[in-house]
Amino acid sequence: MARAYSLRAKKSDRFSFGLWTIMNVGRDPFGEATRPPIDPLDVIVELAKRNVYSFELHAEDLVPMGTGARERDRLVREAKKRMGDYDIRCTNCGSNCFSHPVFKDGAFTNNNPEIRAFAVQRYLRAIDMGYELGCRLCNLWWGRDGLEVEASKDARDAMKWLRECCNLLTEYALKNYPDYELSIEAKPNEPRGDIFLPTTGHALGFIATLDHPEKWGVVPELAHVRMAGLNSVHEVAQALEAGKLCGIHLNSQKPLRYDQDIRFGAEDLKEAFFVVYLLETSDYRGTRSFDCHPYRTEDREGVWDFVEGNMRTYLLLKEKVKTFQTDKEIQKMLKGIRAKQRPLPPTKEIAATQYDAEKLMATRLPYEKLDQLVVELLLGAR
Ligand code: XLS
Ligand code: MG
Repeated sequence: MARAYSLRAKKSDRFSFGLWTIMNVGRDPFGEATRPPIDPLDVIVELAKRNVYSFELHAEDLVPMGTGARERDRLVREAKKRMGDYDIRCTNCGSNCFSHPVFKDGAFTNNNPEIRAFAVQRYLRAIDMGYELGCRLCNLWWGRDGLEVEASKDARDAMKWLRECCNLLTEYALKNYPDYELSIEAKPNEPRGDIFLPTTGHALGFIATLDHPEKWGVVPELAHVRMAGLNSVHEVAQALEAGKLCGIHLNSQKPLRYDQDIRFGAEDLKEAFFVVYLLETSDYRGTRSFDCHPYRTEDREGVWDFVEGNMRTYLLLKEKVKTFQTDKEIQKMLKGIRAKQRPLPPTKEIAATQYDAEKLMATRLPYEKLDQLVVELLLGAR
């Protein structure tokens, strides 16, 4: 049967990949690389050829630590040239303050103020580079900012240091690039036993304490939420509802395990569907960014199967969202369940009302049927 929709990505789908996801060589804590590295400049071109809208990077993905100023400028120039020639944008430039051993006990929350300042400097440079590449977002994932040994840091100090560093970045951005935004990507653990601000909710609470909360948002990553055994749909919904969703890292993950970072939808289709539902039915205009990596068993060719797979699954789920919205049976059921919404009356009235619990509980909630309809829809039976 011919499909009425295409599984080929368009620029207008706003798909994005981290350069690091494609540059991943399959190394894990127990094994060496299984495929050769791909040059970041080639990654930019290959993504663009597949109609990917943008890429994200850590400044160090393009300009490795220790690169001299001239070579840095050449690499950035070359990246810009390829971006122009092949039509692809850069939509987030962060910094890798987690790989180098200097950050072995953290970057922004290192007990050593000189290391904290060094980390801030790297982010300042990442903001400069991002601006040159035309991007307006610096997403912070502070992977090493956490601990294993509780006695080693006072978590209250850690909060203060994180705040101090974030405020310095805001000050710099406001002064030099007033339209630049910053965001926090939370993760519960890995590579640290515990990472500070483990969920998007923690990050939102922390952002409210910054000097300029309006400059800050969040970038939830589905796998990070599932690593904590939590509900990724709700995490994205809270960020959206707060007007703080700057971006999203789409991927997949078996709950409560090591950071698997697998292809979007590979493990958790229903949850993935409801995340796509949120993105496609809200006013979210950001990218649909994939932050995962190909299985370690893949070779170079498989890397591009992985790229296509992520986008195809998103496009399929987007179609399912449309079906969900037009499915008469589902919509009728939702109308019944969600009833007529209205604001609650004033407390005076609430306090004085006689609520009839027996009557109120009599409303039928046909959730078995509703959930089955969603399952059937996802299985292609509707
Ligand atoms: C790691 C993070 C990382 C960030 C970018 O778990 O997802 O890839 O997204 O620094
Ligand atoms: Mg991520």
